[in-house]
Amino acid sequence: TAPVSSTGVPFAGAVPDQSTAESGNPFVDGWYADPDVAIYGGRYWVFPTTSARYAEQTHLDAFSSTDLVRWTKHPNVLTTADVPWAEFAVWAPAPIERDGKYFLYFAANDIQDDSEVGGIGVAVADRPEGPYRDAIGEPLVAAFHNGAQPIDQDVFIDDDGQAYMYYGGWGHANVVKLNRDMTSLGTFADGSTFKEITPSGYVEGAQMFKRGGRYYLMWSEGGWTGPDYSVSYAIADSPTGPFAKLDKVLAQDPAVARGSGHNSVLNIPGTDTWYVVYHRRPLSETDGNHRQLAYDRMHFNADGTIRRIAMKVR
Ligand code: FUB
Repeated sequence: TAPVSSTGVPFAGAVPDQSTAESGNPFVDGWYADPDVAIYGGRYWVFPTTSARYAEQTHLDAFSSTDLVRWTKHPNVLTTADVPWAEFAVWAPAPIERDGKYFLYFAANDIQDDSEVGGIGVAVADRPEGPYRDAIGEPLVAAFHNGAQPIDQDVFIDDDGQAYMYYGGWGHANVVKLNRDMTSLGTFADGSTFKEITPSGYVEGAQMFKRGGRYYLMWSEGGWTGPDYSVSYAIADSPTGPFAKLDKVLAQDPAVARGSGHNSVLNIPGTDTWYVVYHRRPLSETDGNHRQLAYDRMHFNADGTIRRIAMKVR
């Protein structure tokens, strides 16, 4: 059978190297955070936030690799100049491919400042490395719904072809349906657009993947610069939950790093090998934005629950 991504979408193109060789952590140089992963055309791709003060978060870089060891940097795949409504700060990108187009969802501006139009945007490109351009000329989600700050989105396509976007900061998570064009919101059977799915402890950084026919929601807890930043998860039988917290699976380790969170999940095609890709702060750093990209193996128990993840010391 054709290899299938963790989103359920068959890969178009070659399957990347499936060896279990791994690079060190951090796996790329520089301050980056909020990584999200995709597999496009035989390459693993990571799209992160350029981790700096908002005023300096004016561009997004991407990284690609065929083997998870050697990484190529693709600078400036999206900048604030490519998004007419983004006056400053693009961050927390989420990539996904559909119908031969490459979509990059992102947060922009700061909704806390009423003078700015903030929210979640969507950009599109013909190639994984871009250039990405704003697809709709305005935010896809521009306001608080159910208390969820419109940031930290993850996009997931289920086996039946229905796309969902999970998102939310400030302690609330929503799920919305995306139409086939991937640039407009659908509605649920009850006519609603925004469904709150907030699990206990949720702060931000929603992430969805599917394994064994079940839906795994992961999220970040605690303050992103604080001692309690961590990742927890829930499993549900439906993409809309209910999501009840099962365990904290990634937390800072006083021997390795602080602030471990805002993860994504990578499944090596055609295997049951899984990685959590996330950011963390070196023990030597006190600046909250000094975050680096890391990945570590994620193992499952026989009942599908996730084992606590050991951050590798490098
Ligand atoms: O990088 C900016 C913010 O930090 C993200 O939106 C949060 O998830 C946290 O990682």
